[in-house]
Amino acid sequence: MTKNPTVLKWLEEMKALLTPDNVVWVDGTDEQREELRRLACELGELEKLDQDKLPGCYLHRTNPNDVARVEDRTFICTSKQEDAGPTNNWCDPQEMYKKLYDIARGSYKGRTMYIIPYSMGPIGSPLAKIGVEITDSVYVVLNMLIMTRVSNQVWDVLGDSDDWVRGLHSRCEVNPEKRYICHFPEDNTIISVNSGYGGNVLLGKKCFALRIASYQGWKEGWMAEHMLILGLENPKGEVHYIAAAFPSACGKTNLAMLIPPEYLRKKGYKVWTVGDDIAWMRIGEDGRLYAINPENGFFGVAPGTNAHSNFNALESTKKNTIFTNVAHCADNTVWWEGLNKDLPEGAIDWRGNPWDPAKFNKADKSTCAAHPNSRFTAPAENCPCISDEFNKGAGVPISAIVFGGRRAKCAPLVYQSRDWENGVFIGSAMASETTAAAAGAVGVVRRDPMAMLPFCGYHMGDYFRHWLEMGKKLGDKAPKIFNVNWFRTDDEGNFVWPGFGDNMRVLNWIVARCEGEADATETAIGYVPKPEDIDLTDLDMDMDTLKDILTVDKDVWAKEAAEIEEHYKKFGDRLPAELRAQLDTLKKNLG
Ligand code: GTP
Ligand code: SPV
Ligand code: MN
Repeated sequence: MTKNPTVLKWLEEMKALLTPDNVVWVDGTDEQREELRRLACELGELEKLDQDKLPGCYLHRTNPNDVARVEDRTFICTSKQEDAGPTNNWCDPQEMYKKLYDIARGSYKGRTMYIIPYSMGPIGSPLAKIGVEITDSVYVVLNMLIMTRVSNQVWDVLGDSDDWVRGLHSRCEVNPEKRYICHFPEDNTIISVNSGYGGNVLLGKKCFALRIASYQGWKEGWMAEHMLILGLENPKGEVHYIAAAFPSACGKTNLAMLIPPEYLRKKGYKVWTVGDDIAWMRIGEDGRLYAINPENGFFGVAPGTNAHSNFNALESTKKNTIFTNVAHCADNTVWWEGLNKDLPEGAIDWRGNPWDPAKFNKADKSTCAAHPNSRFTAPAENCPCISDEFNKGAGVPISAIVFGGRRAKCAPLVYQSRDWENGVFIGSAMASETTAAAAGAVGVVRRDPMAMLPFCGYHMGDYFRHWLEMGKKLGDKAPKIFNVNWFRTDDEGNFVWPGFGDNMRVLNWIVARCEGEADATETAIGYVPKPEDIDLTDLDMDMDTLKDILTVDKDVWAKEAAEIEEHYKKFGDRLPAELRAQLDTLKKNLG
């Protein structure tokens, strides 16, 4: 497969540590994938779904103690604690290696070690990077075959280079007390033990493409971000690319695959998906910022996905998809809350128990048939609106960067930063209500800078500095920076803005601002649209309601500024002075 001495040496060490019964080199061929699917069914890791309705689709249930990322068990192990910063758990690398090796020692006994060579980004692209994951889980292998580009060609591209990321995954006993997701950015190494759930074990995703890659990007002068990438095509056929960072389960997949309202479709507006979760961005030869999606599939939130909210995502899941922790219907298909209004009779819930629709209570998550963080793993090539640029390694030029989150009050529907530095301030101060994507309380407002709180692989103060430096290099070619909030609620707690496809109305304003074609009102926090510039055609919303969600309430924002002040204290003297000055300006603007 490979003669790369650094790969072979590491694999020998891992074999000696883990003592597998067998070793299988994963090669990305259809034949091997078929064989692995068959084996996964035999082992009980997957159930084969109705192959007429859902060809190539399978169901998986995780251990109920293992359904989301575990931020309190995720570590950044740098030699100096201060380099991991105040927002990461830290442990001394030598101590952590020892602890993890003690946990993993002998854990592949009676099992097979799978060796997965994968490329993040189109194989051979100058923006792509290579990883090797070893795992004892066929489910992980089959997911990696969807989420990354796995092929023997990866070995050819790697050659004898040492520039690859080592990833060790072992399910061990799926013991939550011994669960660790650890990153050693100085050694390009990831170790994950005692989990079998998505973001904890598909090591190319959050572990490599964000935590390790953000560190690499800092050292090498590029950016790895928790961002979707979309192309907005106008009736003239011009495409403007937007990258948007929202925290987990806050709408990236939905925005990336948006279908414009009918009156805009008729005019010729379209959205093309480049990525739904991660963007790697570099300055191109023309001085603009270019982005690729390093992934090859979507690991999307199932609940709430339906033909109306996200038709393209639903279509993407109709073949060669793995469903995790959704409900299993009597007709051997799948169901989740929000798929449709027909609560299935005779279904099995995500825990594997019979599900009684009569006992279902929307307000009580414990009565759900599908876990709130249940997911689909779907190949990007299935997506009806996948961009032509997706498989090209050159990247797409980014016109606008958009931050956003779930804020019941406070942030208006959309506003634009005054400039890059002010945009970095807005990103650094972002907050959102927590979701089921990570273990822990749901609905609590927390600061989540650039949606990277759980994913930044180094000191967040240095990360802010890196953003400022990138802005200096980009100069007047820098993307414009915006903030959106689809989640403002009324007094009864209902979302005021219709969201989903109607978010296109906001994207159009954003692009018009980038093109210098739309007006705005300057407020204490930045530029807010003139209400008449958000097109409400065919929408059941009056101007007053729109004005309401565009308002910047000075009292609410004064409280916000005080909270940002508190949040900034964590970063000590690594907080760039420019951001401190931005906060002072905000306070001054608020009077
Ligand atoms: P991760 O994969 O965890 O990073 O999540 P994500 O950011 O891709 O979020 P996703 O698009 O999967 O949406 C998460 C949840 O938010 C789903 O239940 C959606 O139905 C809901 N959602 C997405 N967009 C909107 C919107 O515009 N308005 C409202 N009200 N809900 C939305
Ligand atoms: C997220 O939580 O942001 C996800 C899902 O995209 S996971 O892969 O579990 O991180
Ligand atoms: Mn995500």
